[in-house]
Amino acid sequence: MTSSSPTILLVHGPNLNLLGERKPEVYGTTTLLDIEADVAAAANELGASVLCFQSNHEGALIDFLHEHRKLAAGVIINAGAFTHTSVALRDAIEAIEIPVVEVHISNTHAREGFRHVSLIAPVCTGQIAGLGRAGYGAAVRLLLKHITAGKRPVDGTP
Ligand code: CA2
Repeated sequence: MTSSSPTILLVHGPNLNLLGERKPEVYGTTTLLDIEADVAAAANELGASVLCFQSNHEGALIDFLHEHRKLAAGVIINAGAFTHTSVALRDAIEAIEIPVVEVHISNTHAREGFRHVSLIAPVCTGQIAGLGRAGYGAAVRLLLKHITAGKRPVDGTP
C-alpha cells in the first residue's frame, strides 16, 4: 500500500455469490458483481483501489486476509453466516491489525435471533447493516475517512 493510493479489500463469505439469483425479498436483486462495481467506483472516486474476493470456505477467507494484510489499508467484509459462527475469522480480523468494516445487506438485528450476534463486530472498526447495496458505498467512504484520519476509534467516531 502507498499512502497516496490505498488498496481496500472487499471480502464476501458463503452464499453471497448467489446474490440476485434467489431470495430477492431479503437481499434484493443486486448481484455480487454489481456490488463489486459499486465499491470499485466509490473507491476510485476517492483515489483508492479495490481487490475483491468471495469464498464459501472459512479457511480461504482467512488465508486471503493473511496474504493481503500488508498490502491493504483496510477491509470491507460481508462474512455471511460466518459472521455468527466463526471464532477463527474473528481472530484473523483481530490479527491483521488494519481497519475492518463489517457490512450486511439485510438488517441482521431484525431477523432470527441467531443473526443478532456478530462474533466479528468486537474486532471490527464498525458495522453497517440493513441498508442493502447502499451500505457498501457508505462503508467505502467511512473506511477511507477513517484510514486518512489514521486512527482506530473506540468512541464511535468515524
Ligand atoms: O444480510 C447479509 O448481508 C448477510 O450477511 C447475508 C448472509 C446471512 O447469513 C447473514 O446473516 C446476513 C447470507 C447470504 C446468503 O445469500 C443468499 C443469496 C441468494 C440466495 C440465498 C442466499
